[in-house]
Amino acid sequence: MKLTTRLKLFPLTAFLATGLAPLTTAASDAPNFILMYIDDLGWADTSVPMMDSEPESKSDFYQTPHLETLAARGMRFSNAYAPAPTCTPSRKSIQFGKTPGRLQYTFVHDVLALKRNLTWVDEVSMADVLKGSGKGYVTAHFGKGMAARERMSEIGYDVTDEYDIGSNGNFHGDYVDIKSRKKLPADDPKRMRSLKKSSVDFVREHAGKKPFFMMISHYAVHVPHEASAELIEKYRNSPRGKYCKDEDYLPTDQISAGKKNSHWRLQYAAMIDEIDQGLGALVAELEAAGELDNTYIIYTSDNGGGMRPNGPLGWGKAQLYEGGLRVPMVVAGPGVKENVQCDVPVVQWDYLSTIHDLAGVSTPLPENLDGGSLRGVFERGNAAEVERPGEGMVFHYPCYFAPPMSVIRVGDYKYMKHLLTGETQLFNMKSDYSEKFNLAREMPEKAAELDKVLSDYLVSIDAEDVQDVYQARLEELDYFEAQSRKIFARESARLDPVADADKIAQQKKRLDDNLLRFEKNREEVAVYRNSSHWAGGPPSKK
Ligand SMILES: [Ca+2]
Repeated sequence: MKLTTRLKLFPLTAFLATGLAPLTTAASDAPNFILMYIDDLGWADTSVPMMDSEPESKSDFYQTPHLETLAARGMRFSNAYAPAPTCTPSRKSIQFGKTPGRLQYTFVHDVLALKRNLTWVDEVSMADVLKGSGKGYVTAHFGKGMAARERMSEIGYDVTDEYDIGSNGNFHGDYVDIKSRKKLPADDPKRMRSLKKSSVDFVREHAGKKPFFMMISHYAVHVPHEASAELIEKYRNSPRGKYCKDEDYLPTDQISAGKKNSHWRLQYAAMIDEIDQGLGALVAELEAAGELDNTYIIYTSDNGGGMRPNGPLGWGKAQLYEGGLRVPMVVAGPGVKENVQCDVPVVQWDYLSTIHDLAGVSTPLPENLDGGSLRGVFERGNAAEVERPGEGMVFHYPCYFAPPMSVIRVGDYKYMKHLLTGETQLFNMKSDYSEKFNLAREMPEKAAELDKVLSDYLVSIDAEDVQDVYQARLEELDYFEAQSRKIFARESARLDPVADADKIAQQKKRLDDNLLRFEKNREEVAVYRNSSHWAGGPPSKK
């Protein structure tokens, strides 16, 4: 058995005792866990203020009443972080309790990891931790998976909705069937109705009978945006928000395809609303089963908001400024303080240790984790600290299609280092979370101190080198080119040069188009490799 083998590998020395106060609310010795993981939802994209002192930390337009109720029963986090500014590395990190840097998968389409043929199937996931507890947990995952190889059913999830080859990716949120490119029905935009049904059904089947862990990974609010016509009308008739424009209120058939795809605010609001309704349905089902008070519910996002602005935060998805990393987070459950804002910096690679702790799992934690348990924070808010094996939180991002950098947050400070130029930036997150005042020159000692912690960590995990990433990308493009030429040679050899001249010409056109694309991809690498900008596209592309 895979699981048994893996559990044998847990070293006793890696167990971190927490020594914290007992729960203030009675919980069974096997609480349930529900993790709602939204795709690309920004820090300020709900109607729950993540920071009371910052009016822009909630939306004045999107409505999430069920999340408001959850927040009233629990805790909001003003300083919650995703592991990475994009999907795949965050999705691996949250499962395994390690940074994307340590897992050696740091950005979407990590060419170096692919070149090295890495696999993560032997890592211990959140589901594995609970299944190995001997408490009879049943585990489920619905929706978008981790991408890059592993399916959720291979990393400890008993029940999944994976239905074709490979793990569920973005396309599953748009199509019934990926091969035929048949769109999902209009009443199931971004599979939100399906996800609501699967998750509610799962709770109905298991709540009160078996302890469970269920992760609902939404495809919304990732592009292309889709939402129910009815809910869009609800927002057409809602009080106008400050970021809404006149053109948002044009009749639906006059909204451009580009706007519908990524920045029609009424539609975006409707998606957030439908996710929230799914949360409400789950809470109702838990209540009916008498299990609400025995269930931890965590609501958060896999990276910063794709649709800007992100409240007062700079930039957004795919960038290492706060707009790309800071996410909304609300948690409620046994012992979690009620109606409280917590400002302690937390990050999703803390979740595995947290679940291990909250479920009272006696099997030791896996080795080499980066996270610490959030139990103390859940119970005591700002009076608590998170004890992690190392200092601070490191975000390593040696990406070939974005400014490559490494970032560390320790206490109130965030230090950023450009991996090509070595230039640095330092911000005080308490007074300047909008990252307007670079303190690197003003506070050289603080910058040097954080640089050492960051550098030592990157050495200790043998972090990916950005030059190796560029090289892997170029090798990949060479491989793609050779494959394209091989396919053309093989296909055209089967045809008659005279009778099939048209077909051969078509194939040649396809080959030429591909070669042109690969050339542009190589140019992209060259441009980024020689740029010194910090966010957005390189200056020469503007
Ligand atoms: Ca995402």
